[in-house]
Amino acid sequence: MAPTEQGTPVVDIHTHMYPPEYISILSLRDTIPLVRTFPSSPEPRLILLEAELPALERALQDPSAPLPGRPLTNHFTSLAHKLAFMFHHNISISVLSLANPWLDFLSPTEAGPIASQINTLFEAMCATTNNTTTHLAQQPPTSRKLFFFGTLPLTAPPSTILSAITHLTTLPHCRGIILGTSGLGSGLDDASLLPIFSALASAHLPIFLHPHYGLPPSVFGPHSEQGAYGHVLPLALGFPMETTIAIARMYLAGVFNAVPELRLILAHAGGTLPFLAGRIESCVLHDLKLGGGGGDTEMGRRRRTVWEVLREQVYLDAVVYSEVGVRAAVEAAGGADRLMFGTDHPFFPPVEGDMEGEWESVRLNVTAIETALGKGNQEAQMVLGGNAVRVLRLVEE
Ligand code: 5CU
Ligand code: ZN
Repeated sequence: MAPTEQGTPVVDIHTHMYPPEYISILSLRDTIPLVRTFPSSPEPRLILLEAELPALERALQDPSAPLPGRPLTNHFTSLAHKLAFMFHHNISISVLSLANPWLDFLSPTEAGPIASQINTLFEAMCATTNNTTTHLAQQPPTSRKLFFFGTLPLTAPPSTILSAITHLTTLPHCRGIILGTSGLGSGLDDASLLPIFSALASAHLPIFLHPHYGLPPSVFGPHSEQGAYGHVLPLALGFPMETTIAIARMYLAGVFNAVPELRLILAHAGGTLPFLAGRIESCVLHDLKLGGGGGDTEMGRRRRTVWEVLREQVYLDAVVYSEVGVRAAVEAAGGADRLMFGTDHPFFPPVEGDMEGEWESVRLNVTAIETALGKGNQEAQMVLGGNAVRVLRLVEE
């Protein structure tokens, strides 16, 4: 890809890492998320999702069974590999985030100190990189910039979570937080989260909302549970539906009215939100209890439409892998100025071939943006990088 032709940097806002310190925690665990070694695999395996449990059990009993989860390549843990990946894909700036399931599984007493440790590690990776010229084997020296989305200790008491937000405001390269959909344990429509959302809004830290839990594996049927369909259904359908449900619940609970300065960036172009926003809006309108059409409940009187919320408080990433998906996301978001390129690195690596070359998953997303908006056009450039620089203030302060 050559989107920097016109001078706009390419920015990857959806790109994960697991620092080695986090992997050490997973390696000591015997329930998911965990890291396991298997005699038949050169690399340890990273087992994250509930849908991967049947395969884990089969592999523990039968050494010839297919391996569960995904290989823990050094792309997950190594800053050098992240920078090399950026170089190979012409990405000038990355906004790193810890990958799922973040700190959701830690005890209330562990979560605060580990959040502080992880956020400090991310800050150090950004600071070191931004002060250095990167030298890659057989490549000209280059300059790559990093920022990050922090992680909150959601299982800790509220005061610890609020302290973690304060800590993030002292880290110069933090530009928001990555958040799963479980919140404090009962979802993002939980009123107990409002002080946390308010603190994030006051600190100008947007939420990058990202799925992990998907849908109950049983909805995908026995063939899927027996491994016949690989990871396809949980990742292709479970993840996007989870995000869609989370944002719809926030909307129905009035979170966007309660915290009007709150800003969200939705992973995977909002899941299915661009397609379902109209249906959600229609169902609200037709639901007496919610006072659709300005009825006599608080929600009905003050309700902004789903479309208004989408266009005022929500941004979408462009990790959608198709031209039609990009078009829908731009339409739903109200313009190309609310969509931001991402890769989901190091997930979705090349199935066969060169991990250090071009990744097909990245090419699909770049091509989708360029085909939908016109290669080299201003709108494509905004999505590939300009919007992220503006929205996330991606300049050194
Ligand atoms: O492949 C996967 O499981 C994942 C995942 O867990 N998280 C993510 O962001 N993308 C893909
Ligand atoms: Zn991701």
